[in-house]
Amino acid sequence: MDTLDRLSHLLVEGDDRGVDVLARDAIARGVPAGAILDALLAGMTTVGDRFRQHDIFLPDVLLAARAMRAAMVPLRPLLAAQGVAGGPKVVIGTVSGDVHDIGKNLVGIMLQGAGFEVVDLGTDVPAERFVDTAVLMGAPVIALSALLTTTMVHMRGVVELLERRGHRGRIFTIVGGAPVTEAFAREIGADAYGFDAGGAAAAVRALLAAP
Ligand code: B1M
Repeated sequence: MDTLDRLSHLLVEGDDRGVDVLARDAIARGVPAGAILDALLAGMTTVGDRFRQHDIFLPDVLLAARAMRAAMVPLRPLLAAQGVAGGPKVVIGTVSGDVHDIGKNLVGIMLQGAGFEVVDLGTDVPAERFVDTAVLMGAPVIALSALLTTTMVHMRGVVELLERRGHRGRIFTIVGGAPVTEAFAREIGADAYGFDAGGAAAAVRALLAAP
């Protein structure tokens, strides 16, 4: 098994110390951060599949998530390395009722890498907090993540609140997360959709570049 396969395997096993040591070792040996991230994401996909098939249970998923977070500590600065501080601000968070944050954190890293200043509100964020923060900090973009079909509906609330307060057209929204589709983004009136973290960064760049 090569290093990247072992990394995937340790993540699936929820071995946070093992993942931490191996990720740091791979970085020291010059393995590209993107390749390390891909291996971790492959592991996370396996975890999701096995959870769906009742092959593993919630505590196993929590351990894998903890291992993912451990690996992100040394990886984050490398992934964001091309970032230039002081770009336009993006307020990001996971919507109300939803505690999934691994994908949202990746989107944040990619946005930083693309030169945006990221204001991360964390998880389970109510619509008012997104809008109040964007207004207060002069952020032209709010980025919303949701991983549950039961919480993605709260994205609509943010778009509607921007509309009610007269900020639509000045503060843009981008939405994404596993259950979110481009059609859903259009349906709720979001300004952009990101399939994955890289796509989200490209979409935000395009949003702000549009005349
Ligand atoms: Co949860 N969970 N979970 N979970 N969990 C899912 C999402 C699920 C699909 C698992 C399954 O059944 N197979 C399922 C949702 C079903 C549904 O709604 N259709 C599910 C469920 C049911 C639940 C609970 C309800 C379980 C329970 O309690 N019975 C519960 C809900 C808690 C809550 O939020 N209120 C729950 C809890 C948890 C944990 C806490 C244990 C943990 C989260 C830990 C954490 O995030 N800190 C967890 C995890 C880890 C998962 C899975 C296994 C992995 C999610 C993940 O991190 N993927 C997940 C199954 C799966 O997705 N395979 C599952 C890796 C991550 C990099 O991908 O987040 O999709 P993802 O992000 C991608 C893209 O989606 C996109 O870019 C990212 C990377 O490229 N993206 C964006 C994300 N946000 C974006 C925003 C954008 C653009 C792109 O623009 C702004």
